[in-house]
Order: sequence, then C-alpha cells, then structure tokens
Amino acid sequence: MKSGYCDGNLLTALREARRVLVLTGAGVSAESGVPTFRDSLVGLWERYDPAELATPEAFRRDGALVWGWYEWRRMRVMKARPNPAHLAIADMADRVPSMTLVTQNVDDLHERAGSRNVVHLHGNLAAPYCERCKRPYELPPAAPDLPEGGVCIEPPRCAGCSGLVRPGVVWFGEDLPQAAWQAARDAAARADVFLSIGTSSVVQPAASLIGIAVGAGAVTIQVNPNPTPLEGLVSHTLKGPAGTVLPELLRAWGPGARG
Ligand code: BV8
Ligand code: ZN
Repeated sequence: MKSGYCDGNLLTALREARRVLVLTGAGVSAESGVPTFRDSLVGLWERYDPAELATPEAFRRDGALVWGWYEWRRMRVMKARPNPAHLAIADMADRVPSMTLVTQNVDDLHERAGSRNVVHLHGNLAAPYCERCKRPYELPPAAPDLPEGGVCIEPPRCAGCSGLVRPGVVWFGEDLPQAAWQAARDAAARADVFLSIGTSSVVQPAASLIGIAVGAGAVTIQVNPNPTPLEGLVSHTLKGPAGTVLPELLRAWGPGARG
C-alpha cells in the first residue's frame, strides 16, 4: 500500500504510538557517503560477493584482504557525518513514550546523531577483538589513511595472547549477539508502530522482525527509494531517500505526544 507523508492513517498511528520500533539498514548511511554493504565492493574487492567476503572462511583464507576491507570501510565511516535521516531518527525518540532503535549497520552514525541505546544486530566496525581470547583491541584514534581502491593490511595481533584480531562485526554464518537479538524480538512483539528504514530486508534473521510486528498487529511503515520484499506486507511504503522522507514525515507528524 503506497502512502504519502500526509496519509491520515499513518500520521494518526504515529501520533498515537506508545512503543515504536525503528529498524535501519545500510540505506540510512548511504547519504552520509558510507557505501552500502554491496556498494562497498570496489577496487581490490570488486570481484567478490559481499556474502562471501564477510565470512570467517574469507578471513581465514586471506586475513589481509578482509582486514583491509574493514579498515577501508572504517576510514569511510570516520570521515562521514550523520545525515538528516540519522538526525530525524534521533529526533523521533523525543516524540514517543518509548522508541527502540535496532540497526543492521556497523557504523556509529546513529550514536553520533544523538541516538542512545542503539541495538547493533551485526556488531560494530569500531570494536575489533582477538579471535582467540576475545580481548577487545584498542584501535588508534586517527582514521586510517588508505588509498581509495583499498589495500591489503595484515590483521594486528592481540597483546595478550598474540592471536589474530578480527573485525567486531557479525559475519554470515555467525550467530547474532544474543542480548541484541532478544531485545530486537521483544521490541518487535510489543511495537504498535514498526518503521523499516533503508534496508533491502533480505538478510536473516533481521528481516524476520517485521513478521513478528505484523503478527502482533503493529502498523508497519517502510522507507526506501527502491522496491523490497516487504511490498504488500507493510501498511505503508514511503518511496524515497530517507534523508528527504524522514524530515518531511516529522514535519507532517508535528511535535508528537511528548513534543
Ligand atoms: C545467522 C556485518 C544463525 C558484516 C552483516 C534464511 C534464509 C536464507 C539465508 C539465511 C537464513 N538464515 C540465515 C541465513 C544466512 C545468512 C543470510 O541471511 N544470508 C542472506 C545473504 C540471505 N544470515 C546469517 O548468516 C546471519 N547469521 O543466521 O546465524 C542464526 C539464526 C537465527 C537466529 C540467530 C542466529 C548473520 C547475518 C549478518 C551478516 N552481517 N553485516 C559487514 O557489514 O561486513 S549483513 C550486511 O548485509 C548488512 O549489515 C546488512 O544488514 C545486509 C545487507 O547490506 P546492504 O544491502 O548494504 O544493506 P541493506 O540490505 O540494508 O540494503 C540497502 C538498502 O538501502 C537497499 O534496499 C536500498 O534500496 C536502500 N537505500 C539506498 N539508499 C537509500 C536507501 N534507503 C533509504 N534512503 C536512501 N538514501
Ligand atoms: Zn588474544
């Protein structure tokens, strides 16, 4: 079902919402210049399928290729700034009694936009750790200075056990962090409004959250310039870039229950 920003049912649902769940994907960071998961395969990595490179097997096979890819992506995130989509999502939290923000993104742009208690389902680029003893690895404060086409970088070694340090993300084939996944499922089961923003909704189990919310009777809204498998399932689709759609939606929404 298509909607404009000023669809009466949609605005009433937002204005009356008590518990809102927002799920974001890489599309929310796209307008900050952070390539989406698929767009990040350029230069050195362009011949790889992301689902093949973001795996423990790839890291074992060629740690320098994989560590170099994550360092290049971390550099892009550190040079990026939150965009109006991140800022609108942070603002949304002040308009409803309870909002849970769950992200599939591994960047910290939601936090830098002012969002708090962000639930990261797929980990975080800024939190690498030793694959052997799990000791967190302290990254240098400055952004890496890497060529745009990317470069292979040997993964660092753990100071405690000299094991290999790995990116702090959830790779394909790895379980999601238990607490984060539980929090996301609880929020989906209790939400009266579920906003799915900037995600292709193909990666599991994150993509199953919307089904939990629909089953619990939530009003569901997706924001994406492109079609996704959620068409026909969600109550409302707002077609367009999140950096434009979300500020417009907040203007139509008004100050909100707590505004
Ligand atoms: C697991 C971290 C067991 C790494 C990522 C069932 C069926 C089939 C397969 C599976 C299945 N269950 C499990 C699997 C296997 C697999 C999977 O889902 N495979 C896919 C390929 C089908 N899942 C796993 O292995 C997961 N682990 O299942 O363990 C288990 C089971 C149950 C419960 C617990 C455990 C682990 C998955 C996590 C993988 N790691 N990220 C890294 O980043 O390097 S996933 C990664 O890809 C991203 O985090 C993102 O979530 C996903 C997709 O990336 P993108 O395409 O870039 O982003 P997105 O999908 O969000 O799409 C971009 C969207 O933005 C597009 O729609 C575009 O139109 C839109 N857009 C663009 N510009 C804008 C915009 N939108 C708004 N505004 C804009 N301006
Ligand atoms: Zn170690």
